[in-house]
Amino acid sequence: MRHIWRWFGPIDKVSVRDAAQAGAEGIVSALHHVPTGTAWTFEEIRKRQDEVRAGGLEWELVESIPVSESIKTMTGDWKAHVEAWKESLRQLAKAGISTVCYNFMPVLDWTRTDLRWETPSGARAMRFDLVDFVAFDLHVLQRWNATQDYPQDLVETATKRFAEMTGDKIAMLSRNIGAGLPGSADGYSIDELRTALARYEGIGVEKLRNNLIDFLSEVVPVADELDMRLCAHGDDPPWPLLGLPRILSTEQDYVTVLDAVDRPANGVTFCTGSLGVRPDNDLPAMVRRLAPRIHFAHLRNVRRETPGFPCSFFEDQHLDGNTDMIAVIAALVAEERRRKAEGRRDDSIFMRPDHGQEILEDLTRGAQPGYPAIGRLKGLAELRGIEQTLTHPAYGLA
Ligand code: DNO
Repeated sequence: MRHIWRWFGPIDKVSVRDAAQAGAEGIVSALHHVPTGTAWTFEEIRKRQDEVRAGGLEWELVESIPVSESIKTMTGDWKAHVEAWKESLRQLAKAGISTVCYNFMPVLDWTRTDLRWETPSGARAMRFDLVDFVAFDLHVLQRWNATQDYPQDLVETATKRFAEMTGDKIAMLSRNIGAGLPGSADGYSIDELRTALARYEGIGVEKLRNNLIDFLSEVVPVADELDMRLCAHGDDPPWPLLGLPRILSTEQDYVTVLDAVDRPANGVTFCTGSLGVRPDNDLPAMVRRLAPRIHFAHLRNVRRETPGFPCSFFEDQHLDGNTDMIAVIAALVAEERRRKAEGRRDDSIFMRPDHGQEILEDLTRGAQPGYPAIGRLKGLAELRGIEQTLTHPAYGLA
């Protein structure tokens, strides 16, 4: 695999040089300062390339060009935004970057309730507490008819929890959920969040899926022409949130969208940490079946704390948690071999150690939540060890 590392640009407290020392071979980044819906210019892309090069690596993959709410709802300026998206692809191609990750989650990108939850060792992990989340939905956001989305006992538990919450806790929850996590395109105050949700009235799963397919019918041919690859990140967590539809939570979801625009440029960001929260997603089997279209892998592990889904979970160490990481990597390595035999140029699949717990000096560095230096270094080291073992000529997979 090609081991790359997410870098948020000059504001990132973990430098490109740190990434190189951690063993990363390249960088995945985005122009987070460019407003959603606006085309990326060649100059801005070059500037970021130079910033990455100054640290000794290359910018190899984009995560993400944000997809605007107008595109997702097909309202307002959506046509202009699609044109801007295509233009960004053209400028990236000119700069030699050919793989682009994106997501189609309405309103909220990834969502957690705790950004620095203390584990027994004193490490800090990201966590999603279902009861806190429901308490936020019912009592902070006060979403119309929200109680209908949850079983009665959960409503009661969440109501009790809310009654015991301090003002600080409520403010923190609102920030974590509404204001967005690193890499999210937009953040919202509570009022803005209500307005953003209102845009989705009348948009259910089918409509949103059709909007994604229409979007892909526009951008995939452009990517094809430019010899680029697009890869859709799954829903995190993989179920509907705040009454919003989610359409990339399961294998079938992906298959529907991949088949609808059946081109290699229409691909997958296989995020084990997102998809792995659902007990009904068999990740190694999903990798095997979606393999030819996987252009990027996010490798991280989660541990479910409650049965079924939706559920509470936290981000465990890369080799712990509910996902069989060795089986996932074995499936990715098998796909690389298949590609090599087929003569595909992309026979090395991009992967990044996704997230990491904050450990040791991470605890005082104050990097982006989920993106510490040492926690990710540890993850990468473990993942590389597995890959090297599995590909060893004498001891690896036959
Ligand atoms: C979280 C990330 C996501 C991801 C986007 C892709 O850590 O995996 O924010 O970058 O969903 O568009």
